[in-house]
Amino acid sequence: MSSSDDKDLGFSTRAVHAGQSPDPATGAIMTPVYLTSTYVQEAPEKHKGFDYARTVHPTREALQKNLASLEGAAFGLCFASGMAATSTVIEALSSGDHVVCGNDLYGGTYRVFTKVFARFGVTFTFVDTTDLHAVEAAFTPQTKLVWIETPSNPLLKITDIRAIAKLAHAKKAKLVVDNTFASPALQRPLSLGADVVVHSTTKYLGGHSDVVGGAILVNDEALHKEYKFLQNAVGAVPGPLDCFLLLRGTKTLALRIERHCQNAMIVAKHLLSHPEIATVHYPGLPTHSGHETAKGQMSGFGGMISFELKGDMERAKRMISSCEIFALAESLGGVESLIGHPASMTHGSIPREERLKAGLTDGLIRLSVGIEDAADLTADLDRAINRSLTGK
Ligand code: P1T
Repeated sequence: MSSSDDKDLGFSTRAVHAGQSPDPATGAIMTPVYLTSTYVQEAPEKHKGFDYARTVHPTREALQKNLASLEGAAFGLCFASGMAATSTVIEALSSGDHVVCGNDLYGGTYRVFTKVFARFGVTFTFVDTTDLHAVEAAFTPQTKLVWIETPSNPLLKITDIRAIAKLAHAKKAKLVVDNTFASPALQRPLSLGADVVVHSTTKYLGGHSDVVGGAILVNDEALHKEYKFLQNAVGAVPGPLDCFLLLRGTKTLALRIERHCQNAMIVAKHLLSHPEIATVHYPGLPTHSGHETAKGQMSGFGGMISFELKGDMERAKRMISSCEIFALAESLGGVESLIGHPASMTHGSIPREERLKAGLTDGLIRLSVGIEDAADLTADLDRAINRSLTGK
């Protein structure tokens, strides 16, 4: 199915079919994994549209069309990781350019901005993007991009995409949304005014914790050309088997996300009512400061939760290590539930002072709620909370 003829189809139908058609040689219903680095040409520059696998690859093409369709984008480009996709967007800037960023971003994003691209003369200002005045005040005449995560990692802050897009455009800057936490099943930033969507496809899009990947989705042809040039010139492309695994993953995205959302709501409410819990961050809770904004731009609240236990950080660490179903691991978005300690794991590369300023405390615990039975998940958390009290 080509991406041009699927506009009237529903999300789940596009998730299964977009970008894919039976293999013309055999009728194979699954897109072949073309394990090839090059393609035989009839004569110099006379070929079937494929010349070298870094530049163009049929399994990758199918995935790019599939992801573009899901995000409602005209163009999709896939990369070897979420960080490679993120880096590509910044590689399109020049020395002297400035980026206004959220102050609650994945630690690796903060790291590549401050430790790699800052060395090339790109400057970054980190602000609370839920505060429009703070965002406006951070602009300089050199600002080219605004970079947000919503929901953010790990505090699940919600930024108003429409409002920030308006502000960015008034200042002649572009808005980039890292849509990893929501996935296109719940939120499509391009339709809300964003210019660029970035994904770690490692997470909900892949969905099974068996592949690392990234993607950039845009509507603007000039931006697409620029990022496609960088995809080939820099070369951080995904392998064919990774693309196949992602194509398989997106087929069940809509179903999986439904269950992630249901389970996360049950777990979040359970934690909120638990006497040993101090705070719960989940945009689906009416107590969350971004709840109304989330309702206006998301069709569900996702599978990510963070919270703080009462007591000290040692207790938090004991609790995290005491779960039996929630696995202690980095990453998120897979079918299995994960638990993590952002301060020492996913966000360890952010200086403590910066983390604390943004509200990321030493005791914060993050959950990626999987698709298991919700009752087993709440029982596992209760058991671990009790063990953290007794130390047994
Ligand atoms: O791991 P990679 O595929 O390179 O993606 C990086 C990335 C980008 N954006 C967001 C919002 C992310 O959460 C990540 C990766 N995050 C984790 C590994 C994590 O556990 O938070």
